[in-house]
Amino acid sequence: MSRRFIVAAAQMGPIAADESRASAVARMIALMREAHARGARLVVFPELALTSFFPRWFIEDRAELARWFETEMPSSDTRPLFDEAARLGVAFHLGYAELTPEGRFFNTAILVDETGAIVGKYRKVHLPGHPEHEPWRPFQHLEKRYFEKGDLGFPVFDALGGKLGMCICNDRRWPETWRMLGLGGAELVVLGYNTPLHYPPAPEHDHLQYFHNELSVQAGAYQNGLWAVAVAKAGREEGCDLIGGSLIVAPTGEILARAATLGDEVITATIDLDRCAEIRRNIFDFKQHRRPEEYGALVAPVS
Ligand code: CDV
Repeated sequence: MSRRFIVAAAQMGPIAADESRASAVARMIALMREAHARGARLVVFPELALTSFFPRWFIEDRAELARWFETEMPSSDTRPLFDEAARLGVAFHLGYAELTPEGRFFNTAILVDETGAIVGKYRKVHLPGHPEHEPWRPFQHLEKRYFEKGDLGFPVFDALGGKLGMCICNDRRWPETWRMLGLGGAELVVLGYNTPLHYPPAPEHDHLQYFHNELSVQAGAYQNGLWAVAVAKAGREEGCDLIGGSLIVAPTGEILARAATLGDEVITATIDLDRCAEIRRNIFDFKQHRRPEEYGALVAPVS
């Protein structure tokens, strides 16, 4: 199987609180068809791509909260996306809120291969925000209340002739995420995000939101010699502005494609997994140059 292929970032515009999953899936199918028409073998969708970004609301009632979660994947609502992927022979990555049969809540992403089979799962480790209702904020960010920390580590999967890893939104800001995936051998990391333009605890950084997004993804790709596809849910969603700027980054850290709108938009780039060696056999040859004996503080408990 060729290790040179086209990937697509399928950015999504806002999803209203009352927009059905069937409607979101129909939008995704349209994006997938466009990506396929452009030759893509992999389509990457955003974090929590089936609904509005509900952690912005304080929800006390468990049943009301559970409404935002998926109890099966695929479900009757999401099955058409899997069927279309199999029909087109396209793999995809999808973020969604997962409620397990044991009653556990996770912010989850899956990798689905070109036959429509789920071949990988990741649960978000770095959950941002706060656990209690903070009425002073213009909108909440209650991921710490609604989700458990992911319990799957940072797995890497065999797919598309290479090694694929996943992370989710806030994970991309943490070098540890990328290094774990890099050490696991990932050659391509895919991720989705919902990043508000306004960060209530530090509004003085609002103008840097796009810069910090690119900085994090470019650094993660370069410092581990891997490809990265980062995909936004963007635009004004229920009164909250989310950044766009979905991007595809080479192992050199260069941006090869960047979304230009805040709506549903496909961007593509040709990637060659063999190009990871340009970085991994040179400046970031882990075997030759890493010094883990000096990195003890990285794994010491948080104090
Ligand atoms: N969904 C997220 O994880 N959003 C965070 C915001 C809250 C900072 C992010 O890192 O983009």
